[in-house]
Amino acid sequence: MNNVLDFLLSIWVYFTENILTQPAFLIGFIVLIGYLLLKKTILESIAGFLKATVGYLILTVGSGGLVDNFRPILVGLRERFELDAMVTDPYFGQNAVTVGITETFGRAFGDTMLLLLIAFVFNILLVRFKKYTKLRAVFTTGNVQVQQAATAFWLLLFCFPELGRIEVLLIMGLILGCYWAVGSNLTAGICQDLTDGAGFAIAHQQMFGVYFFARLAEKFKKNKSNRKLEDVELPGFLSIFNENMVATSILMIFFFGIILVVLGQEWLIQAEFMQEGQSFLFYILNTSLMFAVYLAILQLGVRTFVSELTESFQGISNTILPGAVPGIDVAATFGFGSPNAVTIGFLFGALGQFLMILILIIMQSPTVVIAGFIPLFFDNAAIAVFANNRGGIKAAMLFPFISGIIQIGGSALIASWVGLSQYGGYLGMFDWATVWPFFTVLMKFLGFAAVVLIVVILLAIPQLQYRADPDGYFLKLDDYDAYLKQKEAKS
Ligand code: ASC
Repeated sequence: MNNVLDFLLSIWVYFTENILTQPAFLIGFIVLIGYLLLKKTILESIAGFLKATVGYLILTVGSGGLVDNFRPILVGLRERFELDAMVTDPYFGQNAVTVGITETFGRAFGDTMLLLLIAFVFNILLVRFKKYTKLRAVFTTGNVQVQQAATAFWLLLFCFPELGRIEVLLIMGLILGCYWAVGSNLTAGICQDLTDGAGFAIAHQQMFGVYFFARLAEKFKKNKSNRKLEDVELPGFLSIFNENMVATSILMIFFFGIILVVLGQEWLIQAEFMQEGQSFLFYILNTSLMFAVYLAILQLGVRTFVSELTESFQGISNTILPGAVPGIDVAATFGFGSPNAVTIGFLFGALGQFLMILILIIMQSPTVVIAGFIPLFFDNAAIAVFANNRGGIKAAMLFPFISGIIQIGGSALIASWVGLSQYGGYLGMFDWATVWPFFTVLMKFLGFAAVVLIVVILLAIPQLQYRADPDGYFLKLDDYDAYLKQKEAKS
């Protein structure tokens, strides 16, 4: 009996380690299964698998390149000025949990793989019963789920230090599973609008934030003078900004140029970013232009896998999971709408974050924060893409700025309160600076009743979404063109 269990367990572990936490392969296999269900030939299905996996891996090269290139520069500020600061970054956050959890709670969290499995099955069931749950999206971004599981584990132990292993798994499976399913579902409709019906949702760490700002942006639409970024033709010498790659390059030369000058050539050499005798000017140029390079790679990756995913997922949404869409990495949205929105979002997010950091320092906050690249870029770029799409330029500038303030303020508060800041990092993404601190407050003060309350609140959200538009809610994902016609007929 034990041998059989061990064998089954090893299959699960193999599956989670190699597929569930590796979105490129998960997406690839989803495409493979989708095409087989559509009765395509084996050859066509394998071709689809390869194209989707390669496309996703290209996206990873782009987003990973951005992170690897620019994270050290921002984190460098901490070392250069010898700050005892916490970095907002999902990987630093995960590391802080791993390092601090034994010292703080006398625990270790080894159940991540099991948790992901519970969550995945739970998510599929919630979508399978969408008639009742109104949930339509399957979360496929396992790499961020691992980071979230670590932080959620800490928050849970902070509220309920006595919790045993099984209880932890159950409560986390429940709350995280609902957060993933509900958050991803929340973005399904606005993603359809952005992509003209590409048929995916966001499965990442700012789903509530993106939805919130996207809806808020609609308030800007009424003003006719407020155009979208892609509709603006700048006159005179400014016209060079009309070309996305040029605009990104110029803005980044300024942005990273300033930061690199602040860090100073001497420090950069000492920290082995630069070599002795290398031209500082060309180092700055090269570093800054790499931003445009990786962004272009990322967008190529999106174009490569999204079309495969869209087509093949029909096979799944016609059969095993009627009406479902895949929830994928937020970076996939950067391939749609205005490419300049990505850059604008990053810069205004940075403005907001730096302002809030300054305020923390002036107020002599016990926790000083260093802006991590991942929340700065991926959250705020996405917020700008959606804000621009639904509300135009002003929304695309204002909301990332506000988001930046909230990301730093919220992260500093929660990480100090729960004791994570002293271990050097906090997840820092928008939902983890807002939604999760809210959950933590509820659990800390209401106890286990809060667990029920949180689940009820989360599950009520898709119901409200459905009620707002019962005729269009499912149609919008099933057949976007038909949805648009229906909307037109109504108005
Ligand atoms: C994250 C995280 C990453 C990036 C990536 C963006 O939150 O952990 O590696 O964002 O998913 O494409």
